[in-house]
Amino acid sequence: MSSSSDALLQALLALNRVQAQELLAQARAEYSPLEVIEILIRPALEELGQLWEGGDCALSQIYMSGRICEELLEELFGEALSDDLPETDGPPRLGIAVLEDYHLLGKQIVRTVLRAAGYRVHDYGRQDVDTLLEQVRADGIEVLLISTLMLPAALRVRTLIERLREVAPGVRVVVGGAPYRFDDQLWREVGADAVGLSAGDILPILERLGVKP
Ligand code: B12
Repeated sequence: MSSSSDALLQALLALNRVQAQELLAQARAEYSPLEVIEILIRPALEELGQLWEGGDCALSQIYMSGRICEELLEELFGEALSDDLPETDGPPRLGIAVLEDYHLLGKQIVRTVLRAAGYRVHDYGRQDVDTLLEQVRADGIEVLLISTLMLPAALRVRTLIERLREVAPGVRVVVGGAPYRFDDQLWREVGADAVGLSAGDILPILERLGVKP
């Protein structure tokens, strides 16, 4: 863990939003928004998860840290993160969702990267398998991006993909989120077409799949 992400971790544990904001501003002088996430925000949150697992911090600290980081993301990306951006029609049809999970930050970042690169993307928010299948089929989605942070949700992707192959065989699925980073074969095991270990990975993946903005 770098000293800057450790400083952010300390600010988050102390629920010191002002200090967290200052650290972010310092990092922005040197790095791009995506680099700030990878160097500062994600490592600090992952370490926080370790502390929680070891019984060394309270769930309220994780909860508040998540809220503070959501606000920091808004500062990093501004209105690109907004849910209110108009979506225009026309290919390519990308969909993004969090499956049966309340960890939304990763999805928000991936969606922002896509929009900044000029892709149109339907954001389905948090969904269960049945509802997501229904919507993907109805909207004619061609590439579905799934974000999960809980291992059970990451495993449920297998069910989603099996059923998707039956009702909409042409849809390609890209997965991402912590469980896929911990186990580098998990994406193959659930039957996905590709995995992204960080938000920035999505652009080369789409290029490989031949999907242009
Ligand atoms: C913040 C947090 C929360 C917040 C979430 C706030 C929010 N708005 O998202 C709150 C407080 C709600 C929460 C709740 C819980 N949490 Co929590 N949480 C975390 C924590 C600390 C950080 C997660 C995070 O936001 N990371 C930062 C984001 C930016 O990273 P990311 O999601 O990985 O995304 C990046 C990449 O993976 C990638 N990416 C992500 N998705 C995708 C998709 C595609 C297509 C691509 C290309 C890339 C990509 O891009 C992103 C940027 O690079 C993690 C610790 C950890 N190790 O991750 C635990 C963690 C995920 N939580 C955990 C648990 C257990 C819970 C709870 C069950 C706790 C409880 N007992 O109540 C609940 C249940 C929630 C549920 N049912 O979904 C466990 C999961 C264990 C497991 N393996 O299943 C973890 C790992 C903590 C731990 N070590 O135990 N949590």
